[in-house]
Amino acid sequence: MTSFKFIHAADLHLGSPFQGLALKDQEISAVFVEASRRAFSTLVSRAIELGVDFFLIAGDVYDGDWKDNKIGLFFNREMGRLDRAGIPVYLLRGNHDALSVITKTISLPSNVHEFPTAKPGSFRIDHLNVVLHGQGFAERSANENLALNYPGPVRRYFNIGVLHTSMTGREPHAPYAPCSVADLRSRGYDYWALGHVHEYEEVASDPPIIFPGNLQGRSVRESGAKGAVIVTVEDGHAELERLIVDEARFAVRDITIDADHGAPDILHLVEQAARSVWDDAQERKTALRIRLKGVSRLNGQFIAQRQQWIDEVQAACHRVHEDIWLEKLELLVTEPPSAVETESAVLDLGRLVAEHGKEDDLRAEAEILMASIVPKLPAGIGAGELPLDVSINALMEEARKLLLARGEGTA
Ligand SMILES: [Mn+2]
Repeated sequence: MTSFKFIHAADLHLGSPFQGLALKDQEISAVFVEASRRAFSTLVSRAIELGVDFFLIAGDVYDGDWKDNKIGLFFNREMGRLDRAGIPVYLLRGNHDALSVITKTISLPSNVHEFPTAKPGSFRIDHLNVVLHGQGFAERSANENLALNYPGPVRRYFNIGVLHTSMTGREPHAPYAPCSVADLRSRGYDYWALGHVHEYEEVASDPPIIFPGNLQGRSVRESGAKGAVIVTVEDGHAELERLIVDEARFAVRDITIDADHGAPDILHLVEQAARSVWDDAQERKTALRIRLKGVSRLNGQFIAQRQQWIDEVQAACHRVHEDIWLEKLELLVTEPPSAVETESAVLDLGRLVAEHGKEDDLRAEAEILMASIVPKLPAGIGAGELPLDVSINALMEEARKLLLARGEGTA
């Protein structure tokens, strides 16, 4: 068998809106909006530089029907670059760009081949001894196990199955073209190029069953490095490498604080988190969600001065790098039990008891109560052995402690 290499990409979602990104800065906002297209252009450039033998996309090139031809023109332009570099492209329609979903068209260059949607089809690349099998989505949903209808392997060829599927179900992705690892293995292919799931996943290694993930994260639910896979095949053995092409990145970091942390400590922890995110992002513009967890006496302040805290956390991110943008600050902090005791209800209760203890009326009432109780006590206890005022003070103190303890118990 000859050796060759190819790009396995999926889920470009061209034309997809970015979700939950309320960045006020127009310039940074534009970067995120353009990121999906730029990521794809970068992938095409890398494919040309690397001189890959072919390029395949396992569904969801488009996020949905086009508003106008702009997206189609963009895709055609990129396909043209691959065409002039002599790189054939194999496209499979997914749920987002199913035949019935995309109503507009732009003619594509002749290097682009599309898998049929009515039944599985195969494309041979004879000089490489490669054959690709695939069936695209005709409709927005595909509930049948498409893989089971794929043809048997072509002997002495490297067989690649291309399929848009969630396999046995991968939340939050819709359960389309359900199939198991065993179903895919039953076809006897050498590589399964899947699409639909936006996380990179190596489902199996013998043969490789791979979700490359999407090229560009579009919300914090699609955080971390995004890209395609470059597969190098030598003597029928496939080596995989991820090709990270995302233009901008979403990241989520949990920061756990404790009761001893003051505002400067918390902001220092934010800087540490931002630094680790920036190291991971490798110079990419980053939208960061910070989730503050744990316990803090500052919880009331977080709530009362929320915007000030958001701004301070953004400022801490910018102290690490000007391209780290706070996507959201989630406050999941609880108050420490001691804060409840010293600052709220129980403190008031303690003060109340202390103040009432000094009141003459209360003391008088207590003395009358004592006088009525003492005769009822067993002989030898009480009867004038202790000066009454000492015993009243001691009782008042004991009552105060008891109340505080009960307050703590219910906190
Ligand atoms: Mn999909």
